Amino acid sequence: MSLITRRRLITGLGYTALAGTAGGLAVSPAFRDLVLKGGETLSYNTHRLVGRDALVREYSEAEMSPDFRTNGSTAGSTDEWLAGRDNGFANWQLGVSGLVAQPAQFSLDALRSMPARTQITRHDCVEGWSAIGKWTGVPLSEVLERVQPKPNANYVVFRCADRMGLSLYYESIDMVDAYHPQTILAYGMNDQTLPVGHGAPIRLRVERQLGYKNAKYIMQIELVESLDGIAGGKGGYWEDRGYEWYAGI
Ligand SMILES: Nc1nc2c(c(=O)[nH]1)N[C@H]1C(S)=C(S)[C@@H](COP(=O)(O)O)O[C@H]1N2
Ligand SMILES: [Mo]
Repeated sequence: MSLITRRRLITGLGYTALAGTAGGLAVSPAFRDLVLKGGETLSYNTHRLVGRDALVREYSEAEMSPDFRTNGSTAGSTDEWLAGRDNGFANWQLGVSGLVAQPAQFSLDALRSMPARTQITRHDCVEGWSAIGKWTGVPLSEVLERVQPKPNANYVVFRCADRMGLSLYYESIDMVDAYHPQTILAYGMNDQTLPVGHGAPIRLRVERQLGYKNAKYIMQIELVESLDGIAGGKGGYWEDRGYEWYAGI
């Protein structure tokens, strides 16, 4: 199914779901934030309607794109990231902080030794190109289990190592997408170590969302109650510049 057709289908279903919530179903705070925000609510709602864990289509090896272009930043720019790149990210650490019972740091080896998942999925960029690639990484749920999010943690924020102008790239997802089985911190792409251009040492794969949600060059993960007060307050670099926060496809 083409992206357009899928979006139409999702939009159609979304109205039904929205009508359902008017009847007074219990909804999460993240959902309430979104209800008044227009079109993106429809895909958000549909994803919740079809199930918290509904999987996107996975493809066969034969369907993988021979070329998977890079987009946006093609390297990190902070001193910490540059130092990491120069020694194969041997001393690189992913920090997980914020509303968690056990803040922690994970080396790349620690992430690689956790349960892994490989998935062949289609990446859809809002600019109108798509590519099918194979991603290997640790499910974000595995990392979250080790840090134990507090009950008031509503969002997972990903802080990246690349500067766009004066701002560092960042992204955020809610807890439903954070625990989704296809949400992984990828350290491998197409059976290779994740290349620098695609976000080394780790990048997010959040498969029900548009390309820009798939943060590359992740350095820090922070669990928060609200997105207010983080950079422009809209939950991501592109969101702060007018793009949708949920960006479901
Ligand atoms: N840190 C960071 N993550 C990012 C971006 C970026 O510029 N910086 N660009 C986003 C966009 S718009 C897309 S389409 C994808 C591109 O991923 P790729 O370079 O692996 O194709 O990364 C997303 N994640
Ligand atoms: Mo994109």
